[in-house]
Amino acid sequence: MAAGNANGVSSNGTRPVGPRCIALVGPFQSGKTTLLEAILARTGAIQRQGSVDAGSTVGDASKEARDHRMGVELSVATTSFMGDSYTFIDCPGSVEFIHDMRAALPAVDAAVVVCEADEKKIPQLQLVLRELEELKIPHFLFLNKIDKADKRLRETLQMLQPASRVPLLLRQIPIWKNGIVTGFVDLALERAHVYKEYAASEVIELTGEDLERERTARFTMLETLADHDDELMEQLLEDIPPPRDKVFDDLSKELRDGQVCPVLIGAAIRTNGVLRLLKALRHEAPNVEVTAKRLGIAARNGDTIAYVLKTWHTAHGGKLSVARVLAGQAGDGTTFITPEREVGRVSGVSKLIGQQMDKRGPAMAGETVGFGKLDYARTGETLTAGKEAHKPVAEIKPYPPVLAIAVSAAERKDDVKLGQALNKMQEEDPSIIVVHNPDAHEVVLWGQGEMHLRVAAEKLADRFGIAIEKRRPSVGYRETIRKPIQQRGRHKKQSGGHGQFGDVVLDIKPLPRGSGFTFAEKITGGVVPRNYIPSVEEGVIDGLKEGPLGFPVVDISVTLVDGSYHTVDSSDQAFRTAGRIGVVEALPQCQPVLLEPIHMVEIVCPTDATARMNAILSSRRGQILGFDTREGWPGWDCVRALMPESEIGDLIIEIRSGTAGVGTFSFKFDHMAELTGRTADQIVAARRAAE
Ligand SMILES: Nc1nc2c(ncn2[C@@H]2O[C@H](COP(=O)(O)OP(=O)(O)OP(=O)(O)O)[C@@H](O)[C@H]2O)c(=O)[nH]1
Ligand SMILES: [Mg+2]
Repeated sequence: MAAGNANGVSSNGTRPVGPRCIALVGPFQSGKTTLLEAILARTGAIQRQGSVDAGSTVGDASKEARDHRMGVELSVATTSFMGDSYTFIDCPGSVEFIHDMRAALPAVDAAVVVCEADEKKIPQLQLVLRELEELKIPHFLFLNKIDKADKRLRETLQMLQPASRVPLLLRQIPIWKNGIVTGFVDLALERAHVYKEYAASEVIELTGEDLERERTARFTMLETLADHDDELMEQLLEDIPPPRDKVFDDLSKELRDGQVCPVLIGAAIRTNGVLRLLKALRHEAPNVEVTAKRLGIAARNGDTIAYVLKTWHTAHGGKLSVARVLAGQAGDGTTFITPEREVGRVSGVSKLIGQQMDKRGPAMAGETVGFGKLDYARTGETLTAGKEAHKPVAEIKPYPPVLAIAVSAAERKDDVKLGQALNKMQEEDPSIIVVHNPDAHEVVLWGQGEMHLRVAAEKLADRFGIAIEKRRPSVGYRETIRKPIQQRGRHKKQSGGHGQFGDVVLDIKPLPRGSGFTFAEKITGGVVPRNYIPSVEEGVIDGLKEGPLGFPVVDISVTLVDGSYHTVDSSDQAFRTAGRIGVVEALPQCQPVLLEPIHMVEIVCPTDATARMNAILSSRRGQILGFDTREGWPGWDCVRALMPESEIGDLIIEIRSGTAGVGTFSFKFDHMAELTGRTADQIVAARRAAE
């Protein structure tokens, strides 16, 4: 660790020092994992730069990520560059796996948003930038795949700008030769570089037209910086060239304060532009002291504070909590607490390079490491080693789930193992939600989309060795009655010695929607002895578990009004059976009707997709209630509708395909509604067929 003074800046006072933690984020497939690979190769952490296509990268190394050639969870890799340690968090780009990124972000010093000059990915870029803006994380934009660039950078920037709330500040411009970008000019350093494949670029002299372009672009950059610096503004107005140090100071300050988003260019796959990016991080990314301040950390002297940004259950080493130490230090034997509980004693500290774990000594403030055996620590928690637990520095809740599958172990013997595996999987990925549905005897996995659930099922098989069966989760249909009736229920058996006798008369009536079930009795003269009445109620409940249509019966009142008993043969069991018989015989005569759950659905989408969303809702029996602009999201709408649960099942798939992947929805149970006609008949027939 380089020595710094009390403010955590280098001895000449110009740049922050100490270990950094940097997130690589950005839209799907923009090249984050490739960039991490290039960084690791460039800094000597790995011998050879692997590639995503060859399945040889440090990031995205799990079986599932390799199989699908995409990030399905974050990867962590620590390297060192010019004497400082850097931990990079390579986040998946798919919106279905966004929770890993969201949970990791609070503890990073800065983020590099890897993006491409692709119009289709702008909505996703906006989502990512929004998260960073909300959390006030300083961020650079790395415009990747510059080797494929076919339009002028100024146009690309104009296209990308609406995704960002703050000005995109062009720090570099490309040098073109025969329609290909062959190098770049750094506008702050005023130096031109020609790319060399997999090697440091070469500095060249700028002349002619290139020099002109550099001057104009640099002036634009300085003008943007001057918006927040009056002195610089005066220098520009008076044509005084600002000192280079001042420009760099402004760049870091405005980055840190979230006033600009500097843009660098490159091609990760060829290691182009990577060294400049690293240098920008070294000089401008804040360090842990600034980050701790942003998070409102008030560590008492000697206390250690750490934030858990990921949890894994490793095959051999048990539970691993990847954490950033934000204050103090922690090593083997450090006991951590949260405001709720003691989470365990650290057993083993590791430096992580993807899936490789190297044992190391205690971790200092700023370092990001794996802590072993913190059995009760969870992702997103703030840990304290000290007398009193620090308050959580962030609380990141997963987005509401949007798609579900029911799972069961293919073999009965795996039932217990499945339960344990699901617990571990939820710890690794809190955006998987496991719901037990006792009505349908189902275990339902809720997640963020098709791929998310598919990967979850693959993990159960690959990592936990459990073969599972998947089904569509059942819809919460119910049934009720429309007509009252009075019905006798009689149970009489004379087999050999002791007989069985129970006899009841039940008054059965429909109740208003949402009332559930009520039971009452109006027995006079002891025609049904008091002690048997609770058994009658139990029998009635048995009879309502599955009505004539095949579903639980609700919104019904049953009153015991009459009956008879036998001094020897009557029993609790006999009256329970009589109660059930009464209900079962009554219901088919009461005009049973199917009830389906209706939910309040709220779709959020970019405004240009609103009309499409309305069409989707209508085609799925949705009753549209209206739409509004989405609060705090210019350019977005929020559409509300009432919609049957059965139509919500795969709604997300249509919403995503109509919104370039960024639209989403949430839903909440609203009411049960009668369903008749063909649809109802089909549901009842399907239910019968399933039995
Ligand atoms: N032409 C070109 N292709 C690149 C460059 N960087 C990455 N790619 C390709 O883009 C594709 C996606 O690269 P990844 O590194 O997996 O992208 P990612 O952002 O990590 O993807 P997710 O984690 O799934 O979001 C791969 O086929 C890469 O080879 C680049 O600089 N130029
Ligand atoms: Mg990736």
